[in-house]
Amino acid sequence: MSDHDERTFVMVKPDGVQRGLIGEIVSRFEDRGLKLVAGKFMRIDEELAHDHYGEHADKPFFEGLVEFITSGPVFAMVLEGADATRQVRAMVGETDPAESAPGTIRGDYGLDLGHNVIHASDHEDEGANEREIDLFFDEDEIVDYELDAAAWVYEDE
Ligand code: D4T
Repeated sequence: MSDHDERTFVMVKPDGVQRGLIGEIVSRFEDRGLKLVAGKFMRIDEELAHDHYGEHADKPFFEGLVEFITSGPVFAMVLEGADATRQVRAMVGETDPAESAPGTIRGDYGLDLGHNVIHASDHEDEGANEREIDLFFDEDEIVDYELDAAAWVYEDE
């Protein structure tokens, strides 16, 4: 893979879906020059919720978090691009929307920590992006294609 092919996992959470924000959010990533290589509209079951949020199993907010993430459909996706995991996290904002700068997704669309609109793989957690992609997508659901715009996004594409 070239330097432009780092993959990251992103998910519009049930609150973002219900508020009609899937299009807005996907647009932001497209506008940035990131390449959408997989997308799935789905409902997360208890087992997947536990696998995805396992690191928080002993936290007081865990039960509410699982209840929320399984409460309605989500839109899961895989994005590809240079430094994608870190760049996407910067676009997403802080975990708490109230602490997120305007211009970030959580800073523009959220007010409450428990309903923070979007999930994105943590760039400080080594391998989180690949782990989460594996959890949500089979390899054959990730689409291999050339994005013509990449020649304009990157100087050396
Ligand atoms: P996710 O994983 O949902 O993208 O969020 P972050 O990566 O930004 O933050 P996280 O893993 O620390 O938290 C996961 C999820 O739990 C909710 N949460 C978190 C909560 O309801 N109460 C809390 O006190 C914390 C810390 C919000 C995000």
